Amino acid sequence: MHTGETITQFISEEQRRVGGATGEFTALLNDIVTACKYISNAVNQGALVGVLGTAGSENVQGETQKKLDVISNDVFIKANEWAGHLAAMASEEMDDIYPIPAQYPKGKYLITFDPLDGSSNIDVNISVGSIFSILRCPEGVTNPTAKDFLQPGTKQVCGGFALYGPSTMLVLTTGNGVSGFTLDQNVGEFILTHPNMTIPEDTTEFAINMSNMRFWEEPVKRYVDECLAGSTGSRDKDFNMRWVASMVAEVYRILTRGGIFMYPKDTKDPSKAGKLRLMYEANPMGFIVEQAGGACSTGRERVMEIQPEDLHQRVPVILGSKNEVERVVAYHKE
Ligand code: P6P
Repeated sequence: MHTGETITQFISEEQRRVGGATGEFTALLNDIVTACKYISNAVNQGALVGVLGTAGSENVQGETQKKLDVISNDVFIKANEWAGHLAAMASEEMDDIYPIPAQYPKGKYLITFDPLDGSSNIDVNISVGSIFSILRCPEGVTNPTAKDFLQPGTKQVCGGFALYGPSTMLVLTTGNGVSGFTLDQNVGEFILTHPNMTIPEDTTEFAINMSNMRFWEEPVKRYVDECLAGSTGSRDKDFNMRWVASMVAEVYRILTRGGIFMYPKDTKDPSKAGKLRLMYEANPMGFIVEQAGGACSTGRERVMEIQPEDLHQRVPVILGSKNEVERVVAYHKE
């Protein structure tokens, strides 16, 4: 059972822990939580309210937008633009940053978000989620541009995601461990159900899109071949495989039972350094995974130390159980 502690109470107690906090961060986080509740409702309603299917448009990634991609993006904007905690926002679904409209006050934070990650799964009723990252707006900057967002992941003040699955979960870190909350649909509040989430350092479960195998670099091929060889090979143990094609679902599974998730650099599209985006997928997830005792690397460097060069920059991602990620990194060094 749980203590019934709500996320609002939890965030307020976190704020008290950080001496001198003004409450602005707490209020911002509560507004993001509200956005996730609205999106959870829209996702759960699905076909009943006509939100499935494509929106007939493409996003900056050149990906076909689902209706819920657009709806979720609008929800994040409407829930966060008015309150005076943000100087600007950036989203997977928008080419450039979203400045706070003139009629609203501005604040000292920036957020980046993927409003609906894994949306290719939405029409087939597989879990999707929202990913968000909170940064400080650089001192003295009142009209931020995209370059003010280009801060390494180590500068994040918060990383979080909502998972719209059998339960709607919210997972976040502010640098003091990882906490998981379950949405009580009857009360309309997220309840602390998974305090201090930690990732086992070892695992026998790997997640990767095997259809890309012929495009992988040697170190990744070697690692996966060894997993497939199982107890007949050098690893002396059998492995299991998962691929949900929804990063939020993979990361949540890894937080609860360990595992390694890989979307590595591949030669499928040499112009892309990877598939996942640094600012609103790899960095927030990397912050969470590291705070839970795991690791998050490109194979060649710690994701959170990358100096971003573009708002929608893609990076290879290898994250999860520390000892397995370190093995893959070691193979890249050989
Ligand atoms: P593929 C979803 O589109 C996403 O960005 C991640 O959530 C997921 O892990 C990955 O892409 C799935 O990619 O190539 O397997 O469809």
